[in-house]
Amino acid sequence: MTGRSSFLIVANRLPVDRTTGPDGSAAWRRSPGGLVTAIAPVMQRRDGAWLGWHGAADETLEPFEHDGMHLIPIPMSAEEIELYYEGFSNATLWPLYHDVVAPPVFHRTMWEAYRTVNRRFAEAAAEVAEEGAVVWVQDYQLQLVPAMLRELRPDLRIGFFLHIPFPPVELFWRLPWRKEVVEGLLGADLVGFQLPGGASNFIRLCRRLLGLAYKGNEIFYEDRVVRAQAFPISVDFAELDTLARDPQIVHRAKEIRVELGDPEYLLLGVDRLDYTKGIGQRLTAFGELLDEGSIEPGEAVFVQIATPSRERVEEYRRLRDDIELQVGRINGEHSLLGHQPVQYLHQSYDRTELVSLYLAADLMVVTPLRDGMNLVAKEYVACHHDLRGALVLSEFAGAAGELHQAYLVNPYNVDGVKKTILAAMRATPEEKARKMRALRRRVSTYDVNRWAGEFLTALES
Ligand code: ADQ
Repeated sequence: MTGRSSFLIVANRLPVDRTTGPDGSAAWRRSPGGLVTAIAPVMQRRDGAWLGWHGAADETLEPFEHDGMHLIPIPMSAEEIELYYEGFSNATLWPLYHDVVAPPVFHRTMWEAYRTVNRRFAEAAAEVAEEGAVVWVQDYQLQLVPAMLRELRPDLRIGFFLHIPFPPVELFWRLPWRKEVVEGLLGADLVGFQLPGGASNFIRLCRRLLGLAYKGNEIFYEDRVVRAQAFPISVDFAELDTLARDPQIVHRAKEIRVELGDPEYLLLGVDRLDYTKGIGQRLTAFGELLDEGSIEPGEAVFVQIATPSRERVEEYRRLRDDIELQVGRINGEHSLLGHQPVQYLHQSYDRTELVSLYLAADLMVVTPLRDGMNLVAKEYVACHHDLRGALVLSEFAGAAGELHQAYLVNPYNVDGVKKTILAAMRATPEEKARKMRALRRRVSTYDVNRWAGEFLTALES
């Protein structure tokens, strides 16, 4: 790209993945995943630029255009990927911010790399931002960027949005570099969180750690006011609703059920393979329902799609083994000839196949131990124009703050999950329709456009 931009997105990853054609030529394809799904439409409308890593180590690429977006690749070395991305981002911050459901590691070399890479992003953004531009920094990998960028370019309007939970003070306190991280975030004019609880955790932390004064959601820092506020992210309701009504997709949904042996109940889980998602907990519940005979052999199929994720991080490798063992056990004990109760697919799916699966499923089982929002729950709702289907949702997903009519569960309580799955299975069509109608009202009103619109309006006001 030549010239400067008045609107910038700064995120760990560019919203594209590289594909290689049969002749060896490289091409780019829009990547799946929460953040990209949410922001790409906004980017296209505002003709901005997106800065992010392009996914390959030790490679410097020129800016390019894709899908109506200006993309600016930020290079990263193999060592930085290990220390900044797999290390500090995903082995320190990710578990720390998710209620320590796995033990976080604290290594000084990882922290150094985190700082170095954050500085590189900040310098690149300072370089391409027009005078007075709006810069929107995304997520936990880049928490130091707001302050670094402000130092270089005090003229900019800087927003930050955290896609994952912001932990209570008592947990955050463990971080050896807690002060630097909080000061990094305070470089923004607006710090956005998924839930009001995240914003109040942050405000309390600013007071305890830095002794800052605040009033409502305004924090008084140096000579500025920093706002901390909740903006629950959502999905593109209209796009999913249209897709789910497409005759080809409706047909494919029916076909999926036939391919699965026409079970009475199709239960579905769709997640990145991550230990925060509670995949093991829901499989335990399903397995016990089969053990006890509450679900008859052949009556139900549980399809678990688990997108490969962070496979070089130790904790994720172990999780994959655990889940595969668990699936093997359940199937070993409860399969009939021609029928397997759990279908486990360790794969990424394209959007249309995913929508067909959502539409085909009687029950969507979303049981994270902690989750910033969880878009899968909202995607399922957006796909059920037929008002069929039931959403079983963890109280620990941000989405539970809005989707009150879901069948809510505490994923740590196996008996409770079992009871709720059965209740959702056996509910009358009228009850399910009533709940689904209410859920759809919420998701269609608070969609992703509203999320981005409200954040940007607050940032620019
Ligand atoms: P994630 O932890 O990735 O996102 P989630 O919100 O569920 O979790 O988003 C996952 C996205 O990936 C969904 O759009 C889903 O459709 C897609 N996806 C999942 N499995 C897939 C598969 N096998 N094939 C294709 N696509 C698949 C983080 C936070 C969340 C927060 C989002 C957005 O952890 O809490 O909701 O960011 O802010």
